[in-house]
Amino acid sequence: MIKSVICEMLGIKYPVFQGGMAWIADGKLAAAVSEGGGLGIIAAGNAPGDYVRREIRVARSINDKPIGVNIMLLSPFADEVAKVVIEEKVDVVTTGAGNPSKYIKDWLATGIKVIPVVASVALAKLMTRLGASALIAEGGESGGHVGELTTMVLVPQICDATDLPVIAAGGIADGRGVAAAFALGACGVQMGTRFLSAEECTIHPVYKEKILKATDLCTMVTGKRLGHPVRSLRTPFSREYLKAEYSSMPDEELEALATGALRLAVQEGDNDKGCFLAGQIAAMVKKEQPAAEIIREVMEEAEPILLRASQWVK
Ligand code: TUI
Repeated sequence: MIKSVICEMLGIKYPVFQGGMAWIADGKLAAAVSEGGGLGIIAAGNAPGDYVRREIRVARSINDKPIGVNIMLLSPFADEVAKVVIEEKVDVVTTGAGNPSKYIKDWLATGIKVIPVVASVALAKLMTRLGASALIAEGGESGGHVGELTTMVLVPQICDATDLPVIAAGGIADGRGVAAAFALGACGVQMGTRFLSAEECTIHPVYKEKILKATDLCTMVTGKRLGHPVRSLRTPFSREYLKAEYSSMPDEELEALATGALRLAVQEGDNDKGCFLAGQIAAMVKKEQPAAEIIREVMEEAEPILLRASQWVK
């Protein structure tokens, strides 16, 4: 069985995190992942503190294993959520889409493990200096907000830049991905897109169907013009949005076009106006299954690959 320092640090069975997907990763999904031996993470996304508090309590009512909260730093409610995670004594905080420096001291002082997502060596070094517990190195293959570098390029550079445990994310959905991440120096993985197919993931059936039918070239990145690139499924909406980015449409109008699009995808499966966030690995997500089974399957697949790899060393 694959065990690593991150399992010991967090008290989890498998070194597998579930990505904090906005509007998607609620208390129910996080609890199922934690119950299955991984780290379930509730996404704060753009939601207010009260929503996050409620979902933490939902997760705790189903499961007593460690859980995390992901704070999306572009959210207008980030400060509020930063306090809620302290009040509710969550085990782990992950952050995304920004620099969490101003919160770290308070979180660590309450005993929360702090694991920021980093997309560059500079941020990894800063987070290490400020006492982060571990880092998530997320490559641009991932869904949602993306950095510039790919997982293959980012993970080894982050591993070289820090002594902290590194969790690889972006483009990982099976045992081969886990084995590759470990080969690059990571001691754990975070998967988002793979958990979209979890039975406990309550996205609209249209969203799930789109993931299960996805093919290799089915995602694209929009939002570069406004400085917040986002990877999602290629749909009539995302194509239109990309066209608008290259037009003379004013920034405010462009921003308005995207407002609410993620909620429309997740809750209504709206093909015309919804933004279906997904990573490049969506094509390899084949069936709906319980979250616990996903974790077990992925880790059992990784083990023989890692053992076999050493046979090439003479
Ligand atoms: O955050 C994510 N994925 C997300 S957030 C999201 S919701 C959203 N809403 C509006 C605009 C954009 C997104 C959907 N998906 N992943 C973690 C992640 N963080 N990926 C990349 C980064 C990142 C990028 C640059 C983290 C830090 C960073 O630099 C910060 C700095 O100041 O140096």
